[in-house]
Amino acid sequence: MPIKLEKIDTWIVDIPTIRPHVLSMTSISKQVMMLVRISFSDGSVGLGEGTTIGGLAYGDESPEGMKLAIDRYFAPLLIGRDGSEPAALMAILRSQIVGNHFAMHAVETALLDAAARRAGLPLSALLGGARQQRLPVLWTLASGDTGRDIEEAEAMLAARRHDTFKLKIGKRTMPEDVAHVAAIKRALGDRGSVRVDVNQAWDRITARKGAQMLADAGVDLIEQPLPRDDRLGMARLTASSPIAIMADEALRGPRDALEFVRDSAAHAFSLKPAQAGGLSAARDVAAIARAGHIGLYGGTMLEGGIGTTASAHLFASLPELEWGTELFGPLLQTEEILVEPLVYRDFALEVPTGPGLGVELDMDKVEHLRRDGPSRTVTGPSARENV
Ligand code: MUC
Ligand code: MG
Repeated sequence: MPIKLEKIDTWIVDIPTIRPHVLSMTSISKQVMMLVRISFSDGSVGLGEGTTIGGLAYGDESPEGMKLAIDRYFAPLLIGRDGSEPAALMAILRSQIVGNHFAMHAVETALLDAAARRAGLPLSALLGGARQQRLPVLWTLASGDTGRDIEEAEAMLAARRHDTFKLKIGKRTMPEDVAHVAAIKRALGDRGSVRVDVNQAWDRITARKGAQMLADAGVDLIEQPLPRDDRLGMARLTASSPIAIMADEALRGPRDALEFVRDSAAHAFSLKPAQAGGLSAARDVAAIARAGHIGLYGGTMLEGGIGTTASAHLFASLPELEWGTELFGPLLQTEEILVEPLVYRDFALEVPTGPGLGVELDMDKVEHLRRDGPSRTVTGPSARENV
C-alpha cells in the first residue's frame, strides 16, 4: 500500500556558539539551522537539516532561503505522492528544481530517515551498511587568539575528546597566520596533529609560499587555500606542495569531483553532503574520490545534531576516511536540541544505531528556540561546557 507524504514542516532555529568562530570570510557567534520534518500517512516521520555558515557569507544558500524554497517550491511537488521511495521523490525534485543543494540535502535526509525508521534499520543500512561505529573527530581552533587556542587544544587533549586540530586562517596576512599556526603546533608537539583551513583566502603565489612555510612548521594539510573557482591554481599547488592539499568549497557535487580527479587538483576531498546536494550525491563524490586515489575527509557545515548524524551515517558506510572527520558541530553550540545528545568519547563520535537517524529532536527545545516560535526563552539545561 502506498504511504502518502502528507506534510512538510520547516523551522529556523538560532543557537549561540560557545565562543566566536572566526573564519576568513566571516565570524559567527550563533549557528542558524533550518530543520525539516516530513510526515506520512502511516504515522511515520523523517527529520532533516540544512545548515550553512554566516548567512550567505559561505555558500549560495541561506537558512531563510532554504526554508522558503522548501515551503514554496519543494512541498507542492511532494505532498500527496507515494513517500515510500526516496530516490523517486528526489528525482522529481531534481527534474523541477535547479541547484538548491542544501535544501535538497535536508529533504533527502528526512525521506531516508523515514524510510529507514519504517524498515527498522539505521540510516547507514540504506547507504550500504556501516563499516565502522566510531568516527574520529577533530576540533577546530578558531577563536582568533593564539593563547586561547592553545588553552582550548590542551583542554581537549586532557579530556580525550580531540587530538587533531584544524586552525582557521586567512583573515590575517599569511606570515602572521603561519606564526600563529607554528606557535600552536610548537605548544602541542607530537601530542596533537595540526592542519589549516584557509577558506579560499589566498592567491596562487601566497599559497605556494604558505604551503612551504606551513610544512616547515609541522602542519599536515591545507584545506581550500585558493578561491573555489581556481581549479588550475589548485592543480599547480597540488603538484608543488610538500603537504596535502584538500578541496572543500570547490566541491559542489559529483561533477566537480570528477573534474578535480581529471585535473589532479587535490590530494584530499572534504566530503560535505549538503554541498554535494544530498547524501546520495555525496556518496557519488566519495566513489569518484576512491576511483581517483583521492583521500576522503568527513566535513561539516557546523551542523547541529540532525545534520551531524546524517553525515555520520554516510561516513560510517564508506570503506575509508583517510583524514577522519570534523563532525563536532553540536559541541560548538550552547544548546542541545536532541533528546539524547550524541556521544563523543576517546577522540571519536559514536554513530547512533537505532532506526533511521537514531536520534530524536527535543521538540520543546525546538519550540523555544525557533525564530517564529511562541517563546524565545530557553528553560532547559543550557550553556554547554567547553569540554
Ligand atoms: C569549513 O570550511 O570547513 C568546518 C569546520 C569548521 O570549523 O568550519 C567549517 C567550514
Ligand atoms: Mg573548509
